[in-house]
This record gives sequence, C-alpha cells and structure tokens, in this order.
Amino acid sequence: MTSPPTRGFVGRHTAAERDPRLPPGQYDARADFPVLSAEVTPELAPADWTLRVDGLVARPRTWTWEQAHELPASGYDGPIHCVTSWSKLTTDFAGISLDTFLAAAGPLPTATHAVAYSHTGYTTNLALADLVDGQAWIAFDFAGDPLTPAHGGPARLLVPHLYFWKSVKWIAGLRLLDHDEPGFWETNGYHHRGDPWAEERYSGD
Ligand SMILES: Nc1nc2c(c(=O)[nH]1)N[C@H]1C(S)=C(S)[C@@H](COP(=O)(O)O)O[C@H]1N2
Ligand SMILES: [Mo]
Repeated sequence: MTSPPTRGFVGRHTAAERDPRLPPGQYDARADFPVLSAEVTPELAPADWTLRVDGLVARPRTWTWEQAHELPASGYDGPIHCVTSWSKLTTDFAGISLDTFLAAAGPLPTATHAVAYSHTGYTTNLALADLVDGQAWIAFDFAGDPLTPAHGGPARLLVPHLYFWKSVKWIAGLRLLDHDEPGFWETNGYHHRGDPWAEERYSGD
C-alpha cells in the first residue's frame, strides 16, 4: 500500500499559506486600511499644502500643490507594513517619486539623513539611502481617489519598505542633515530605521 501524501502535503500547505510578501510577525489586513494618527486630523486644503526640501541641499525649495502636480507622476502598488502588525499586500498609491523633489533640491555630499515633518508637527527620521532610487513617494491618491484626510490627504510621504510610521501623513517637508535625528516615535522607544524584514520595531531590536 502506498502511503498517503497527506502528512507531507499538510506541512507544505501550511508553509504555502503564509504569503512570502508578509514579513515576520505581520498579518494581512486585506481590505482593511486602519487609521493610525497621533494628532487630530487637520483640515488641510490642497491650496494650503506645500512641500519644502531644505537643510543640506544646494537649492532649498518649496513646491505648491500646482507646482508639484507639474512633475512627472509615479505610483506604488506593493505592500505596506504597520508596526502594530497589520500589513496590506496590495495597495494603489499615486503621486510623485521623492527622487524628483530631491534631484531639484540637490542634496549636498554631506547629507546622510533627513527629518520628514508634517503640517501638524509629527516628525520621523530617515537615512537618505532609504529615500532615493525609487523607494519613496509623495502620494496624493489611493485606489484612484484623492487620499482622505484621515489617511494623510492631501499628501503623505510613502516609504513602503520601512514600517508605515515613517510614511508621514500631511507631509510638509524634509530637512536634510549630516546626522540621524530621531523623530516622534523614535524618541518614544521605536527603532531608528524600522525595517519590517528585520523586525526593527523598538530601539534595541
Ligand atoms: N502625521 C502623521 N503621520 C503618520 C502618523 C501620525 O500619527 N501622524 N502615524 C504613522 C503610523 S504609526 C502609521 S501606521 C501610518 C498610518 O497611516 P494610515 O492612518 O493611513 O493607515 O501613518 C504614519 N504617519
Ligand atoms: Mo503604525
């Protein structure tokens, strides 16, 4: 009698059920898109929105909504990962590559990090290496509609390869620095970088 394949099959099946796009300790929120905000959602009209890139750059600049929308469009439809353990494996963000803004401002050779800040005062630190080469966006739309205010509308930073707390809602600007300067969550015990694949959740991880 040939042995039934059940045992081996069950083992492989269990392993296969975990989507390889899901980092350790994360679950798939599927259709859910939870809102996580430390602040009250601001009323920020597109006409009042600006994006500034300054600090260690050759050409400090501020873009208005209209000026930003003259730049070439770029989108992202991959996973996002919140440190509270939900991930969304498929998204649909549209906006502009952060590379476009950085190229216009011209980071100086001494620039190694950035503090990204919102119109509400939220801050987070990022290495410049995590913001360049198609890894970050200024997003205006989700699933074909303008970002809702709760999700950061009219514009948010999107750095999807790091935990989602780095993706500043109501983004106001980035200041380039020659050192790492912890932001809101990072000074409250969270990791300075936040790589979901390395489970860099808390300082010391
Ligand atoms: N300005 C601002 N940006 C923020 C936050 C915040 O509290 N304020 N929360 C961060 C965290 S912890 C997460 S998980 C995501 C949540 O984005 P969402 O509310 O669109 O899901 O935004 C990030 N960006
Ligand atoms: Mo989060």
